[in-house]
Amino acid sequence: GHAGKCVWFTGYSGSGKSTLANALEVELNRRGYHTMLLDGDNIRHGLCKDLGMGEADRAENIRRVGEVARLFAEAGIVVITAFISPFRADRDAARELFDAGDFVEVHVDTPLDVCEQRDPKGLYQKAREGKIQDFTGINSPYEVPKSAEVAVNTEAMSQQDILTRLLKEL
Ligand code: GGZ
Repeated sequence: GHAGKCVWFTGYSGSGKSTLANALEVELNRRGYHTMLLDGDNIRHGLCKDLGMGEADRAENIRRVGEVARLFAEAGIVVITAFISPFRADRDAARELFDAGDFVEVHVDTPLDVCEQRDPKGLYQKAREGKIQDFTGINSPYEVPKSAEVAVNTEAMSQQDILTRLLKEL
Protein backbone atom coordinates (compact mmCIF):
# COMPACT_ATOMS: atom_id res chain seq x y z
CA GLY A 1 0.00 0.00 0.00
CA HIS A 2 0.86 3.64 0.21
CA ALA A 3 3.40 4.84 2.74
CA GLY A 4 1.79 6.62 5.64
CA LYS A 5 2.26 10.29 6.23
CA CYS A 6 1.05 12.95 8.60
CA VAL A 7 -0.48 16.22 7.49
CA TRP A 8 -0.38 18.43 10.56
CA PHE A 9 -2.65 21.48 10.51
CA THR A 10 -1.94 24.23 13.05
CA GLY A 11 -3.63 27.59 13.60
CA TYR A 12 -6.03 29.54 15.75
CA SER A 13 -9.50 28.38 16.73
CA GLY A 14 -11.73 29.42 13.83
CA SER A 15 -8.85 29.60 11.36
CA GLY A 16 -10.33 26.92 9.11
CA LYS A 17 -8.20 23.91 10.11
CA SER A 18 -11.09 21.49 10.41
CA THR A 19 -12.76 22.62 7.20
CA LEU A 20 -9.53 22.20 5.24
CA ALA A 21 -8.70 18.91 6.94
CA ASN A 22 -12.11 17.50 6.06
CA ALA A 23 -11.89 18.69 2.45
CA LEU A 24 -8.40 17.21 2.11
CA GLU A 25 -9.64 13.91 3.50
CA VAL A 26 -12.50 13.76 0.98
CA GLU A 27 -10.13 14.44 -1.89
CA LEU A 28 -7.57 11.86 -0.72
CA ASN A 29 -10.31 9.25 -0.30
CA ARG A 30 -11.53 10.05 -3.81
CA ARG A 31 -8.00 9.24 -5.00
CA GLY A 32 -8.01 5.91 -3.18
CA TYR A 33 -5.95 6.76 -0.08
CA HIS A 34 -6.91 5.46 3.33
CA THR A 35 -6.97 8.33 5.78
CA MET A 36 -7.56 9.06 9.47
CA LEU A 37 -8.60 12.50 10.65
CA LEU A 38 -7.67 13.29 14.23
CA ASP A 39 -9.27 16.37 15.78
CA GLY A 40 -10.72 17.61 19.03
CA ASP A 41 -13.96 15.75 18.39
CA ASN A 42 -12.43 12.29 18.37
CA ILE A 43 -9.42 12.91 20.63
CA ARG A 44 -10.35 15.38 23.34
CA HIS A 45 -13.57 13.51 24.18
CA GLY A 46 -11.78 10.17 24.50
CA LEU A 47 -8.04 9.54 24.68
CA CYS A 48 -7.38 13.05 26.03
CA LYS A 49 -10.51 13.73 28.07
CA ASP A 50 -8.37 14.05 31.19
CA LEU A 51 -6.57 17.09 29.71
CA GLY A 52 -7.40 20.79 29.86
CA MET A 53 -6.10 23.86 28.08
CA GLY A 54 -3.12 24.84 30.21
CA GLU A 55 0.32 24.72 28.62
CA ALA A 56 1.33 21.36 30.14
CA ASP A 57 -1.96 19.71 29.19
CA ARG A 58 -1.77 21.02 25.62
CA ALA A 59 1.76 19.62 25.40
CA GLU A 60 0.48 16.24 26.56
CA ASN A 61 -2.48 16.42 24.17
CA ILE A 62 -0.17 17.06 21.24
CA ARG A 63 2.28 14.38 22.40
CA ARG A 64 -0.49 11.78 22.41
CA VAL A 65 -1.83 12.96 19.06
CA GLY A 66 1.66 12.65 17.57
CA GLU A 67 2.07 9.11 18.89
CA VAL A 68 -1.35 8.04 17.62
CA ALA A 69 -0.60 9.65 14.26
CA ARG A 70 2.61 7.67 14.03
CA LEU A 71 0.80 4.41 14.73
CA PHE A 72 -1.69 5.06 11.93
CA ALA A 73 1.09 6.12 9.58
CA GLU A 74 2.97 2.91 10.32
CA ALA A 75 -0.13 1.07 9.12
CA GLY A 76 0.13 2.92 5.82
CA ILE A 77 -2.60 5.44 6.51
CA VAL A 78 -2.45 9.13 5.68
CA VAL A 79 -3.12 10.87 8.98
CA ILE A 80 -4.56 14.36 9.05
CA THR A 81 -4.51 16.24 12.35
CA ALA A 82 -6.37 19.45 13.18
CA PHE A 83 -5.35 20.90 16.53
CA ILE A 84 -4.40 24.44 17.45
CA SER A 85 -1.05 23.02 18.60
CA PRO A 86 0.15 26.49 19.63
CA PHE A 87 3.60 25.56 20.93
CA ARG A 88 6.50 25.12 18.52
CA ALA A 89 8.34 22.61 20.72
CA ASP A 90 5.27 20.34 20.81
CA ARG A 91 4.84 20.46 17.02
CA ASP A 92 8.55 19.81 16.53
CA ALA A 93 8.40 16.82 18.88
CA ALA A 94 5.56 15.36 16.79
CA ARG A 95 7.60 15.95 13.64
CA GLU A 96 10.52 14.03 15.17
CA LEU A 97 8.36 10.89 15.28
CA PHE A 98 8.29 10.75 11.47
CA ASP A 99 10.85 10.19 8.77
CA ALA A 100 11.93 13.30 6.90
CA GLY A 101 9.31 14.12 4.30
CA ASP A 102 6.55 12.16 6.01
CA PHE A 103 5.45 15.07 8.21
CA VAL A 104 3.84 17.99 6.44
CA GLU A 105 3.15 20.95 8.71
CA VAL A 106 0.43 23.24 7.39
CA HIS A 107 0.07 26.65 9.01
CA VAL A 108 -3.49 27.86 8.54
CA ASP A 109 -2.45 31.48 8.74
CA THR A 110 -5.80 33.21 9.16
CA PRO A 111 -5.27 36.45 11.11
CA LEU A 112 -6.50 36.44 14.71
CA ASP A 113 -8.92 39.32 14.13
CA VAL A 114 -10.59 37.38 11.30
CA CYS A 115 -10.90 34.27 13.50
CA GLU A 116 -12.35 36.40 16.27
CA GLN A 117 -14.88 37.98 13.91
CA ARG A 118 -15.97 34.53 12.70
CA ASP A 119 -16.25 33.22 16.27
CA PRO A 120 -18.39 30.24 15.15
CA LYS A 121 -18.84 28.90 18.69
CA GLY A 122 -18.83 32.20 20.60
CA LEU A 123 -15.63 31.16 22.36
CA TYR A 124 -13.66 34.34 21.62
CA GLN A 125 -16.44 36.42 23.11
CA LYS A 126 -16.45 34.25 26.22
CA ALA A 127 -12.67 34.57 26.44
CA ARG A 128 -12.92 38.37 26.14
CA GLU A 129 -15.50 38.33 28.92
CA GLY A 130 -13.08 36.38 31.09
CA LYS A 131 -15.27 33.29 31.07
CA ILE A 132 -12.62 31.06 29.43
CA GLN A 133 -9.07 31.00 30.75
CA ASP A 134 -6.01 30.30 28.60
CA PHE A 135 -7.74 31.01 25.29
CA THR A 136 -5.29 30.93 22.40
CA GLY A 137 -4.70 34.40 20.96
CA ILE A 138 -6.53 36.15 23.80
CA ASN A 139 -4.73 35.12 26.95
CA SER A 140 -2.59 32.19 25.83
CA PRO A 141 0.14 32.37 23.18
CA TYR A 142 0.29 31.02 19.64
CA GLU A 143 3.85 30.47 18.43
CA VAL A 144 3.93 31.06 14.68
CA PRO A 145 5.50 28.15 12.79
CA LYS A 146 8.99 28.71 11.42
CA SER A 147 9.37 25.40 9.65
CA ALA A 148 5.94 24.75 8.15
CA GLU A 149 6.07 23.08 4.73
CA VAL A 150 2.99 25.03 3.72
CA ALA A 151 1.38 28.25 4.95
CA VAL A 152 -2.09 28.90 3.64
CA ASN A 153 -3.98 32.16 3.69
CA THR A 154 -7.68 31.35 3.73
CA GLU A 155 -8.56 34.93 2.79
CA ALA A 156 -6.29 35.18 -0.23
CA MET A 157 -6.77 31.66 -1.61
CA SER A 158 -9.87 29.65 -2.45
CA GLN A 159 -10.35 26.29 -0.75
CA GLN A 160 -9.78 24.58 -4.10
CA ASP A 161 -6.47 26.39 -4.63
CA ILE A 162 -5.36 25.47 -1.13
CA LEU A 163 -6.25 21.81 -1.72
CA THR A 164 -4.30 21.82 -4.98
CA ARG A 165 -1.30 23.25 -3.11
CA LEU A 166 -1.55 20.61 -0.38
CA LEU A 167 -1.93 17.72 -2.81
CA LYS A 168 1.15 18.93 -4.67
CA GLU A 169 3.09 18.90 -1.39
CA LEU A 170 1.99 15.33 -0.71
C1 GGZ B 1 -8.34 27.53 22.62
C2 GGZ B 1 -10.23 26.31 23.11
C3 GGZ B 1 -10.08 26.62 24.45
C4 GGZ B 1 -8.99 27.44 24.84
C5 GGZ B 1 -11.83 25.35 24.29
N1 GGZ B 1 -8.14 27.86 23.88
O1 GGZ B 1 -12.12 25.93 17.43
P1 GGZ B 1 -12.59 24.85 18.31
O2 GGZ B 1 -12.87 25.40 19.76
O3 GGZ B 1 -13.65 23.96 17.87
O4 GGZ B 1 -11.34 24.05 18.70
C6 GGZ B 1 -10.68 24.58 19.82
C7 GGZ B 1 -10.40 23.45 20.73
C8 GGZ B 1 -8.92 23.53 21.12
O5 GGZ B 1 -8.48 22.25 21.34
P2 GGZ B 1 -7.12 21.72 20.67
O6 GGZ B 1 -7.03 20.31 21.11
O7 GGZ B 1 -7.08 22.01 19.22
O8 GGZ B 1 -6.01 22.62 21.40
S1 GGZ B 1 -4.45 22.28 21.54
O9 GGZ B 1 -3.95 21.89 20.23
O10 GGZ B 1 -3.85 23.55 22.00
O11 GGZ B 1 -4.30 21.22 22.54
C9 GGZ B 1 -11.70 25.48 20.55
C10 GGZ B 1 -11.90 24.84 21.89
O12 GGZ B 1 -11.22 23.57 21.86
N2 GGZ B 1 -11.34 25.52 23.03
N3 GGZ B 1 -11.08 26.03 25.18
N4 GGZ B 1 -8.78 27.79 26.12
N5 GGZ B 1 -9.37 26.76 22.18
